[in-house]
Amino acid sequence: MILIAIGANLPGPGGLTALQTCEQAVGALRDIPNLTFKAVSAWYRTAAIPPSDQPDYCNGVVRLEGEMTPAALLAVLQDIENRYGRTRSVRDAPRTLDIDIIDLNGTIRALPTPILPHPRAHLRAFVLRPILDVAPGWIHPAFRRSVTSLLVDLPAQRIQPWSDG
Ligand code: PH2
Ligand code: MG
Ligand code: MG
Repeated sequence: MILIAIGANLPGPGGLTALQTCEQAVGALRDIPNLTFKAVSAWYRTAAIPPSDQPDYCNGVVRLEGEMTPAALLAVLQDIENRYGRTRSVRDAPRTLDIDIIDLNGTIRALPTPILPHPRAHLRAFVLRPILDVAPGWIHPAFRRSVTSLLVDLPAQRIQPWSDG
């Protein structure tokens, strides 16, 4: 199982809303050769973590299946990010599109980039809550803990269905 997290909190090229950019990113993920699209979560409106005066994020998760090396998948994802106007400055800066590998078939590694599973996934409701939509039985490969068990241990983080905003 491959889990990919999508996030955006700035308008994209041509004035796409964050939600529209995220939806188009799902379309791009569906088209990756050798991988099969399985499911997309609901979209969530989430407060920036760590707390800041950035705009709220649109966040969701996609589940795929197939085999690909971490480096090859990362290159594909960065290419999609770049097509949607992604620029890179400091960590946690607001962005038009962020696509992160959360879990790649259970791979565990600290080096090289991308670190797998994603090193902060277990701390983020904006990743764990959408995983509950697409893979409710998911177990964190490194900590061997269920998504529900990780979620209940989190401090409060503001997250709501996108459509409630
Ligand atoms: N991504 C980050 C940092 N902070 N906060 C929210 N709510 N959603 C994100 O996608 C996000 C974030 C770094 O990638
Ligand atoms: Mg990220
Ligand atoms: Mg990223």
